[in-house]
Amino acid sequence: MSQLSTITETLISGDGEALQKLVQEALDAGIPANTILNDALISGMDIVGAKMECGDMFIPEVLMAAQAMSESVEILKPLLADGQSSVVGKVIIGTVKGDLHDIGKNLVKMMLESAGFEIIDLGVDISPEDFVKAIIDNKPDIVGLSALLTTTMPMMKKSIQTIEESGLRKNLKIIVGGAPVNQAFADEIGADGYAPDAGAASKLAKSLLQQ
Ligand code: B1M
Repeated sequence: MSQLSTITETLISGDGEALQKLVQEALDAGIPANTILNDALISGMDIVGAKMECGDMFIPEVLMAAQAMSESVEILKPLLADGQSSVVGKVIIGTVKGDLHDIGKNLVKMMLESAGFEIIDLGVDISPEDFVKAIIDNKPDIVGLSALLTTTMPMMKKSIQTIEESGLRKNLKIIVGGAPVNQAFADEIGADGYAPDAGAASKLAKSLLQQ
């Protein structure tokens, strides 16, 4: 079995300690951090999702895999950074109300941080009103909304509407992402941009600020 597939298997088993060891060994063997993230960890979470869907894995096991993934991402974090240090803009990010998924959001946060953005991470299950309050308090350039459930996608629309109704939409860019989200949905709800992954989110944020 290749090092990457051993990492994937270990992620699925939820053994965080073994996973961290394997990730470190893969780095030591010269496998790029990006490859480990995309081809072993994120692809592993896709398998976890498929197993969850067909009843082969249950919530506690999925949580263990999620925890193991987050710990290993911490090892990769400094290596995924692009080394930029000056602040290029301020971003508020959060997972919308009703949705507790945060691994993807945390990766987006990490990529934005490494691209030089100052990030205010509101966490998960964030109501439209809490986004509004955070915008008033922090005056960001960009607001990022994440959703992983088809049932919470409408909350993205509601969040954008509430921000608009509060008179805060001007001079603010709103970006959206998460597995069930796509460009057509982003256009439909009036977002300024959609990114399919964390790297694309960082590029999108930079390009929106240049407009
Ligand atoms: Co949940 N879950 N989950 N889950 N979970 C999914 C999303 C699901 C697809 C699994 C499945 O059935 N196949 C399914 C949703 C089905 C649907 O809506 N159609 C599902 C379900 C049903 C549920 C529950 C309802 C299960 C239940 O209780 N019966 C429940 C809901 C809880 C809630 O939120 N209210 C639930 C709970 C959980 C756990 C808590 C156990 C756990 C989350 C732990 C955590 O996040 N701390 C969990 C997990 C881990 C998953 C899967 C397996 C993995 C998600 C993940 O972390 N992926 C997931 C299946 C899957 O996605 N394959 C699943 C890895 C991550 C790096 O990818 O989050 O897509 P992702 O992020 C990417 C991009 O989407 C993008 O960039 C990221 C990095 O490249 N991106 C953005 C994300 N946000 C962005 C924002 C941006 C831009 C890009 O701009 C702002």
